[in-house]
Amino acid sequence: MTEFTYEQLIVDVDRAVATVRLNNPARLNALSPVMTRELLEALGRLGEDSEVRAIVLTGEGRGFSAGADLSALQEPYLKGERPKLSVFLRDGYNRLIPLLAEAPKPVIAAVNGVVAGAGVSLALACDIRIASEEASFSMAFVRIGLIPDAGATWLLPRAVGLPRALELALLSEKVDARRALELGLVNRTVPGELLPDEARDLARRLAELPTTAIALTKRAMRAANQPSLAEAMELEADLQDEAGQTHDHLEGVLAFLQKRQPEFTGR
Ligand code: T3D
Repeated sequence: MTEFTYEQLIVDVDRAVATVRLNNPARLNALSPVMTRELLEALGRLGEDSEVRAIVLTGEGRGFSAGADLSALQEPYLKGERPKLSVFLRDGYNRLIPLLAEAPKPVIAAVNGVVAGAGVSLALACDIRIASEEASFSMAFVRIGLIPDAGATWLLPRAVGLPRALELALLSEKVDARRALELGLVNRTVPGELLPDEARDLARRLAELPTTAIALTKRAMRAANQPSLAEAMELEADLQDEAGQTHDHLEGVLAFLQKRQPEFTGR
């Protein structure tokens, strides 16, 4: 087994299967700038490595990923600065999500626990999702006055259909693993203690299949869906700039960080 060292990722490769573990459990593996940069580097490398024929993406601790690391916004927002969110999106998720969705090999999300916001997008960008029975999903974006991003506007309706995608996005209610399976948000659920083995066994099966045919199948199926993921993510970035300048967004982020209920005013 080969291991690669990162600050907020644990990556190993064992018999053609790479496992990428998001590793900031104290923040439920929220996607910090460091983690996003490391994912870009690791997934880029694994995508090109012909010895790697399947990838498992999972999280350390009780979370898969709680979405964007909101603590990164605390300092600028408290100082009254309102950076353009599209700059972060185009530099981060808009490169990361296509790297996963369009990887030339199968990618499995082993959803080990809590998932929120862009963490849901990360899971949806994988080809197959296996969830622990303890996992729970929440779109979360609206709770901080934002629109779904990281490809969620494209990926979610394709997974669950438009009416359910709208309900999940607008209400942002927590969905447990059983309901996630009913909705088609995940392909299967397993008891938490079995998740690592299930994901590894499935990845190994996929790694023994014709990798080029798998890559081409992914390309063909994604291409059959227009507009493309990339076009949808460009629109997300533009619209997120609008949402990111609202008072409700500021209130949502500060309320989360200050552990209080937000008071939205519609402004
Ligand atoms: O910035 C941009 O570029 C814009 C893009 C945005 C994309 C997005 O993803 S927007 C959505 C961002 N995510 C959220 O809004 C989710 C925030 N988290 C939560 O709502 C809850 O944590 C969960 C529902 C996910 C889980 O709740 P619970 O009760 O199981 O855990 P907790 O106690 O809230 O969280 C545990 C710790 O993780 C806690 O830290 P502490 O108090 O123990 O020191 C909490 O602050 C931290 N944490 C959870 N989520 C985030 C986070 N820290 C930073 N960012 C987070 N997203």
